[in-house]
Amino acid sequence: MRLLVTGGAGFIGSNFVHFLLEHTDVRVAVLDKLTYAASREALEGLPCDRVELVVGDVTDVELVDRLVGRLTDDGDAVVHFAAESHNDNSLRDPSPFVHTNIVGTFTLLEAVRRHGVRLHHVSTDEVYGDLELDDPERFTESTAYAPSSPYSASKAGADHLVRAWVRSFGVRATLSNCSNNYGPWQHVEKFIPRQITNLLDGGRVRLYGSGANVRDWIHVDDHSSAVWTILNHGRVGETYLVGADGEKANLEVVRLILELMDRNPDDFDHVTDRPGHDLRYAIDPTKLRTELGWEPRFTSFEEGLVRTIDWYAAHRDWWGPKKAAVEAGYAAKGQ
Ligand code: NAD
Ligand code: TDX
Repeated sequence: MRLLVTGGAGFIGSNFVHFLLEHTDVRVAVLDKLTYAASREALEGLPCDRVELVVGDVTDVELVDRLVGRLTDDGDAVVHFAAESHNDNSLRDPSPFVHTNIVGTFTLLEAVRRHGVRLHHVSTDEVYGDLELDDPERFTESTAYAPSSPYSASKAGADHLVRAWVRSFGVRATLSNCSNNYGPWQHVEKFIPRQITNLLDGGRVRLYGSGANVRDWIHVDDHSSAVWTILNHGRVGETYLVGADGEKANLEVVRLILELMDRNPDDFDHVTDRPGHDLRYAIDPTKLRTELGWEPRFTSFEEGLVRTIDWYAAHRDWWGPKKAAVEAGYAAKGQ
């Protein structure tokens, strides 16, 4: 089996490539533009008879057609991670979000349609908007779309295109909408790595607003196993929600990080809130668990977080050079 993995040099995509090398015998071509969010380092040292890196843009019609055209319509597939992924950046400049997330997905859809190749489209729970803190319901596959930010709206647009291409053109695609991931190789702009690396750098933890906002955390390896399960056993045209019952208020997460790094859990700063900040995300993963038998392996958030802290402590060479520019951008917004 051969896979074309778009965005395979990013946080989740690169962890997925490592997952494939460890647990399967598939051969992988990564298509990645190597934006600021990518890590060539995350793919270094992998066997070249199994992994090929193609540096290019998912909106490049000819390149995408050529790469998809190398795959067969019998067993091979495209797994589509490539995206602009950070909400705060989408508030500053939505343009690359619309281009990569919507036009990129359109470009891939046209290529898989021409060549009859199977596609798995990776999306986010943010397409459903947010929930009240005390809402007893969680997101399910039938929750109405109500995205809040330019990022989530662009992902919602991409999801709609995939569903339309399935229905109108018979494209063989599945979709997954996952909750917040954490783990190795996540860019220091994101919440958990930002706080860990602030502390490793002698800086302070920065919490947006009151910190009451809830995110539903899943370890990136569990997201990888879910995508692999859906790719192999999912029903074409179906959407699967991916989550690991990991709801935590941001305030709880920063206190836990401080504690695990031997600091005073009250020693953090409240900073300017994100405009339009979604209050709560929560995934009901029943369909994925009961229909496809998927189970997360990281059932303890604390254990996953300890491993993540250790990983960042050991990989300062990778994140160190990115840190100053990211923090300067946040400081300019009072964050
Ligand atoms: P990331 O920002 O770490 O990585 C994105 C990758 O896509 C980078 O390697 C980047 O170079 C590449 N890319 C960007 N624009 C490109 C283009 N035009 N052409 C080719 N490559 C391009 O993102 P991530 O956190 O790994 O997210 C991966 C996917 O998973 C995204 O589709 C995101 O919406 C989705 N997702 C993320 C989370 C999360 O918690 N991070 C949760 C659910 C879903
Ligand atoms: O310094 C910070 N302080 C803070 O309190 C940062 C960077 C974030 N936050 C808050 C905002 C959110 O409530 O932490 C929460 C998580 O923030 P992000 O890491 O920016 O993630 P989020 O906006 O929830 O989106 C993430 O999950 C869904 C990914 O970035 C998306 O790509 C994915 O679709």
